[in-house]
Amino acid sequence: MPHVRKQRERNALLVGLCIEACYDNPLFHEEDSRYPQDDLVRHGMGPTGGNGTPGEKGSRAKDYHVTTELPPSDVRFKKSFTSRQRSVVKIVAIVVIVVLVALLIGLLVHFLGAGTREKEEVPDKQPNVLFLSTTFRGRLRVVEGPFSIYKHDYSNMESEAYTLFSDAFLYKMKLVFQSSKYSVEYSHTEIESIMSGSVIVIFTLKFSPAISVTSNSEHFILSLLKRRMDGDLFTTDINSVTIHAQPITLTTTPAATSGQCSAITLPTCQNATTYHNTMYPNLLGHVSEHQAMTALSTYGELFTFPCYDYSSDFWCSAWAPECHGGRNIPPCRDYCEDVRKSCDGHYPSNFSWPVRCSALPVSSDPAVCRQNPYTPGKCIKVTDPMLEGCVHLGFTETAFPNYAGNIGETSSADMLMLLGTIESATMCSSHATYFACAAFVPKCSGSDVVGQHTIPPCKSLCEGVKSRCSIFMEIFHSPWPSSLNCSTFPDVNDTSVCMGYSQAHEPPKIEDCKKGDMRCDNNTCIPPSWICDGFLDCADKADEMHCASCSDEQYQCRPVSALCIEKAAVCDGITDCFEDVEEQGCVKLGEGTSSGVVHVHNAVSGIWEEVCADGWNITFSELVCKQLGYQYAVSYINKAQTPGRAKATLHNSPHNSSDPNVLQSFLTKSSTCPSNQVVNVRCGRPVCGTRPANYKSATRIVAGKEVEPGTWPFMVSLHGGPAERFFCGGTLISETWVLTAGHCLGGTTSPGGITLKIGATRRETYSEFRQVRKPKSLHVHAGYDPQTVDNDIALIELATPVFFNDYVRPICLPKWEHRTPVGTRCYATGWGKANESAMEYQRAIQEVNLDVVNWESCRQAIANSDIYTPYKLTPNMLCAGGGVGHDACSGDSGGPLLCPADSKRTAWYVAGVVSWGVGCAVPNIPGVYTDVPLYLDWIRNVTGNQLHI
Ligand SMILES: [Ca+2]
Ligand SMILES: [Ca+2]
Repeated sequence: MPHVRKQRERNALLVGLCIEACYDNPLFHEEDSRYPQDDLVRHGMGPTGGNGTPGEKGSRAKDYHVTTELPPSDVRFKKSFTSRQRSVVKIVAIVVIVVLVALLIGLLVHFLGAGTREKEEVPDKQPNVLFLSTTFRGRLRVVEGPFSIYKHDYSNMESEAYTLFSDAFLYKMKLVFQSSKYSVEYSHTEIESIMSGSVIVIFTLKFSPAISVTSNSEHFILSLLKRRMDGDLFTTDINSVTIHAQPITLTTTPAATSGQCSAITLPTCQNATTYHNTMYPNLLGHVSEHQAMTALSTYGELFTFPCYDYSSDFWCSAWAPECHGGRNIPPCRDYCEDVRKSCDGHYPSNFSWPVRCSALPVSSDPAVCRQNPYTPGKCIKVTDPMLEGCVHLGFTETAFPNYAGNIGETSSADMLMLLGTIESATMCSSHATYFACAAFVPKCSGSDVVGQHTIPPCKSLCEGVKSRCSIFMEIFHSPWPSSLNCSTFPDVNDTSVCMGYSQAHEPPKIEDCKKGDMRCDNNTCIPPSWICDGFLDCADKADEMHCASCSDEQYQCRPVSALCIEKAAVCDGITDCFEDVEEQGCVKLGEGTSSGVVHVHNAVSGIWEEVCADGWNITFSELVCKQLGYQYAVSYINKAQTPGRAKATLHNSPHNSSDPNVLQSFLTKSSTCPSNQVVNVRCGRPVCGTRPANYKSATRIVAGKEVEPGTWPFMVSLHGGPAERFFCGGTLISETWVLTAGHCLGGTTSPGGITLKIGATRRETYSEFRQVRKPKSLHVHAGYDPQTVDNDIALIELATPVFFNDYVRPICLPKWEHRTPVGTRCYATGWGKANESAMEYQRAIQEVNLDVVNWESCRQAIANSDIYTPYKLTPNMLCAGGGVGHDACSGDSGGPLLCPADSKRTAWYVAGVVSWGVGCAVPNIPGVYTDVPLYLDWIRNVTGNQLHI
C-alpha cells in the first residue's frame, strides 16, 4: 500500500513541521480555548518531554486536537537522523541490522525447527539452516600454472608480484561466483595471506546479504571452488580446498528456553499488540527484556517508521513474540511480506529491509504463526488513543480499509490529527473532526451473520468540509486524498446510510460575541472601542450610527474626535479637523488607479466631481500625483467631458490659509467649465514606504499597541477557504505583488482558495478602506525547505491591481544587497497573538519595536536555549528582538519586519518576513525573519522586474 506510506510520511512531515516551530503560523496552533496547550507541548517536546522510551506507544499524545502533539518517536527519529553523527549512526545501524537480520532469520528458523517444522510446506526438501553468515574462510593450494611457485614478494602486499597474484586470484574468484547460484550474494574475496613453501592461499569470501548456511551450502561452495579453480591460472589441489562459514554470533549466548510465558513488559510492545504474553529469549535471541531494550535503542525506528500500519505489531511479534503454551510464535510469512512490500525501500537511506520472509512459516493456524492483524472489512474496536476523540463522537467500531484507503488506526489517526489541527487552527469548518472520524474510522455495523459494512460520511458533509478546509491541507503539504471522492457518498438524512447529514445541513453557528461587544452584519462582533470611533467596521454602518454629536449636515472628525465640522469644509484645502483628516482622500484618478480623469470629492453632495481642464498645467498634474502617493506625473491630456457630469473648476491661487500642496486648495465648486474639457493624468512610480494616514498625535491615546487604519498601509492579511479564515500576514510591494512567507503557502497550488485583504487593520470586520483581491499566481521560493524553513519566502501575484491611497501603499524593498545593520530599530507588525498562551489572534494589527540582532549571537541564543527547536539559523535568516515582551508571535507569519528607509523614519522598507521563533518573546531569544535583501534577485525574477527596484 504505497499510498498509505506516503500519507504517513507526509503527516510525519507535517507533524514535524508543527513541532519544529512555525510557531508563528496559525495553522500550527489552535485558536480555540477548548484545547489549551500544555507547557511541554509548547516547548516542542511532546507530552513525554522527549524522555520516553523509543517507540513507546503509551506515550503518544492523548489529545489529537493539540496541534503540536505527535508521537514523540517522530521527533526522535528526526533528531537521531539529523545529528552530525548521522553517517556514523547509519553505518553502525546497517552493520548491526545485518547482524540482527541474520539472527532474526537464523533464530526464527531455528525456533521453527523446534516447534513447527511439521507445518512447513516443504520440510523435507529444504536442508536445515544451521546459521547465517556473510563470511566463509577458506584455503587452497595452487599446484600448477604461473602462480604455483612461491615468491618472497608474496609476503609484501605492496610488491608488484603480490599485486599481480592478488588481482588474478580475486578476478578468478569473481568469475567462479558470477555464474553460480550465489552470483547476487557474492561480494568479493579478500586474501588473508599467501603461505610459503607451496603456494597456499588463505582467503575469505564475503557475501552480502548474509546467506543461510546449511550443510548443502557449504558443500556447494566447496565443490564450486574445487571444480572451477581447476585449470588455467590457478590449478588447485582439490584435496587442499577447505571452506568454513563464520557464524554470526551474539555478544551473549541465548539462554536455554525456559518454557515459561510471562506478561510483556517491554514498553514499546506493551499494549501495542493483541496478545499479552511473551518469553525470553525472543526470536532475536535477546535473553532478557533488558537486552531487548538495549537493542531497541538502535532499532526503535523499525517500529515507528511510518511505512505500514502494522509494522509496530510485526516487529513486536519478533521482539516480544506471542508466547503460547510455552512456545514463542513467530509472524507468518504473508504478514512479513505485507510489511516488506510497504516498507522495503522506504526506510532512511541504506536502512534496508532486514528480514528474509521466506524463512517464516506459512500457516493459518494461530498456534503456528502470527497472522497480519489487518482483516479487510471486519468490524474492530477503535483502540488507538489518538482516536479517542472519535470514540467520544460515537465511532467506537470501525473496519479497514477506510474511505481514504488507510488500512489501520495509525495512519487514520494521522489524517484525523491533520484535520483536527486545521479545524482548531483556522476554524475552517466546525464539522471537520466529525467528518474525519466518519471518513477515517467509519462506523462499522452489522454482524457476521448479516454481513459487516462501514457507513460512509454523507456527500454534503464531505463536500462542505472539502470546500472549506482543503486549502489549508494543501498549505500543510497534505492535499485532500484523491481516494476520498465526495461524489461517491450517499446523501440522506439517515445515519444507517451515511453520517453527518444533519450536521452539514444545520444553520451556520452564530458566533458568540465577547461581553461588551456589539453585533452587526449578522455575524460580526465589534469591540466597544470600535463603536463610534469614526471608522466604519460594519457594512450596515451600525457601529457608527447614533454616535451623537454631529448633525446630518456635519462631518465628524475622526478618529475619536468629538469635533463636528460643516460638510462644506471637507476637501476645501483648509485644515479643520486635527491632522486634517477631512482633507485626506479628496482626489482620485479614474476609479482610483494611477491614471484617469482627475476627480475631487464633494462632501456636501457626496459625489466625485470631474475637474475642469481650464487653467490646468503640469504643476497641477504633479500636485495630484504626489497627493495620490506617486513620485511624479508622466503626462496629462485634455479630453471632452462626459455630458451631465458635475465639475469643479480651478482657481488661480489657493484660498487663504489653505494647504498649497493639495489640489482642492485650488478648486472651487462651480457648474461652469467653458472648454467642456477635463484632464486625464497619468502618474508614475508610487512612493513607497510612507504612511500618510499615520497620525501620531498627542490628542489621542491609543490603547495598547493596537494601531488604527492607515498606520501600516502596506499590510496584507491572507485568508483561506470560502469562510475566508485568516491565516497569515503579507506585505504589499506593488499594485499587483504581495510578499509573504514560504510556509504560509506551503504546498498550495490552487490560488483560488486564498483571499487577500489589503488596507484593513481590523482583519475580520468590514472596512471602507479595505481592498479585497484574489491571487492570480503563487510563487513559493524553489529553495524553500519545510524541514529547515530555509528560504522561507513567497510572492503572490494579484489577479487585479489594488488602488493606492492613504490606506493602501506599497512598502519599499531594501536597496540592493543592503543588509540591515545590527542595532537598527525596526517594527514587526501583524495580527499575531499577544503572547504564546493567547487563544485568539489580534483583531487589529499590532506593532512592536524590535532591534536587529547580531546573527552569530542569535544563532547561539537559539542553539543554547533550553527550549527545544529543531531549526537552525541559516545565513538566509535575520534576527530581531529578544527583549522581554517584544517579539512576533503566532499569526504574524508572513508579515514584515519594517525598518526605516531614512534617518527621519518617514519611510520604511521590508527588511524581513516573519518566519519562526522559539516560543514568543522568550527573553534573550530573538525572533527569526527571512533576510529579504538576499532575495532581491529572486523577487526581480518572479515579478518580471516590474517593481523598479
Ligand atoms: Ca467603528
Ligand atoms: Ca477643511
